[in-house]
Amino acid sequence: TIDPEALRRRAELALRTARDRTHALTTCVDEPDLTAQHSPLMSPLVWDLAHIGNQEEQWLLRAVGGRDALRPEIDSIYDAFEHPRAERPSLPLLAPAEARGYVHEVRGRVLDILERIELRGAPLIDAGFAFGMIAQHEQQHDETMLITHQLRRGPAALTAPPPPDTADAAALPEEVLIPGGPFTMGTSTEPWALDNERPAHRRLVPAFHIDTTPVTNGAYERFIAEGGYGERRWWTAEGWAYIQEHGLAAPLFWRREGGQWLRRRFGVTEPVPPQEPVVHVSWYEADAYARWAGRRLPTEEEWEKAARHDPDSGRSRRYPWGDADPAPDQANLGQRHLRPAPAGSYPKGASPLGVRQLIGDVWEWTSSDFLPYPGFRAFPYREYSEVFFGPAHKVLRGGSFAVDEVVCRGTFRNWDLPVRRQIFSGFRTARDAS
Ligand code: AVJ
Ligand code: FE
Repeated sequence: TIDPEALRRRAELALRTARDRTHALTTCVDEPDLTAQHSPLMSPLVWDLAHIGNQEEQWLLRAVGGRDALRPEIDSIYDAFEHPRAERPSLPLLAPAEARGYVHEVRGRVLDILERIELRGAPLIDAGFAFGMIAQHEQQHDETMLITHQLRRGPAALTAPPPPDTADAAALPEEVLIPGGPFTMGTSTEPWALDNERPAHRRLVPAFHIDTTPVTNGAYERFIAEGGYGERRWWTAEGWAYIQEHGLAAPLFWRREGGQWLRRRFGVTEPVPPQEPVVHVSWYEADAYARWAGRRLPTEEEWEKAARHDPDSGRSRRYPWGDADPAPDQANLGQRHLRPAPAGSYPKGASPLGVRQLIGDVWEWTSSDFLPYPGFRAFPYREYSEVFFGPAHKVLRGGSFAVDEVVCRGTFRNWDLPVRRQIFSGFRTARDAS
């Protein structure tokens, strides 16, 4: 049990950290850029901004605080299920100044509620769950807004220092053997874990090998150079049809010029760095690369076992390095850097068996469909995960450089359609041990 004051401070810090980032992402461009739709795949930034405030109003002000609605008439505009992204620019959205005023007003009342409320009892408030959930929601939309920034044309609006180059990839084995046997997947104890991460349950996972690091741009370039996009046998039927229909021949944002690959990254064009993990690939491309390499994508349970299983104690840990929250020298998280770190970086973030960069850098596609764990219960709303369960969505694990630590745990599950590539998605490969 955590001291109630410490819990309150943690909730407040999580909310403030998210808001600082939201502020940075929505003040670095001018008004027309906030209301424009930079890609039909994304909302205008100003929609994300007011949606963040509206979710906070619905959950923390109304459901937790029992307060009257502040702006009930805008609920429907900011309901993601009522309006697909492509149609959001045509809605009567709050203008940037109004949206800022709205989120500020909601937050003021929420901090007031947080001061007074006892953070235990009903599941929604126990251990500050709803506050943690809303901080995570805001951080997830911050990542979404960062994707919008990456899709936006024009000069750079955001800058950040490069990640520290601590890579010692040359000295690392290419793959790590994870011994077979049971391990505990998911969690029943992590206080702010979301519904789809629960409950903890045992799984028997046969021995397998997994790449020590995510697949690099350099390795992916070889796949391209050796005709990977032109050979039917590496692709699933859907993947092959998709790359034909859309004429895909390289990751999103890549372009071939003067015999080399260039990529556009937050408004700057640069040669593709060969040591960095590849990013902006679809599940179809990750899956095809793995087959070309004579390997396969890891399953979700293999990924989590590689990230959490401690072979000495048999316990599952919160992170590859143990149970402590991530330190800056363990994982590339929180948009501190605007790119993944070279493969082999962050030796202090390695798993007990030596797998690197499982947390941070790039989201990692797994071969698994997004499905509920045995004993799953939707909480507190079906539209967070339950409505997405099924074969249409593939699971991604581990978080990217754009993920804040409040949304990143060894148990955290992300999901998306197999065609998606504007997300910060990469992968690593695996193979059976027998
Ligand atoms: C879990 C990242 C797939 O962004 O669609 C945000 C998170 N849910 N608002 C998404 C979410 C509701 C979700 N992902
Ligand atoms: Fe949302």
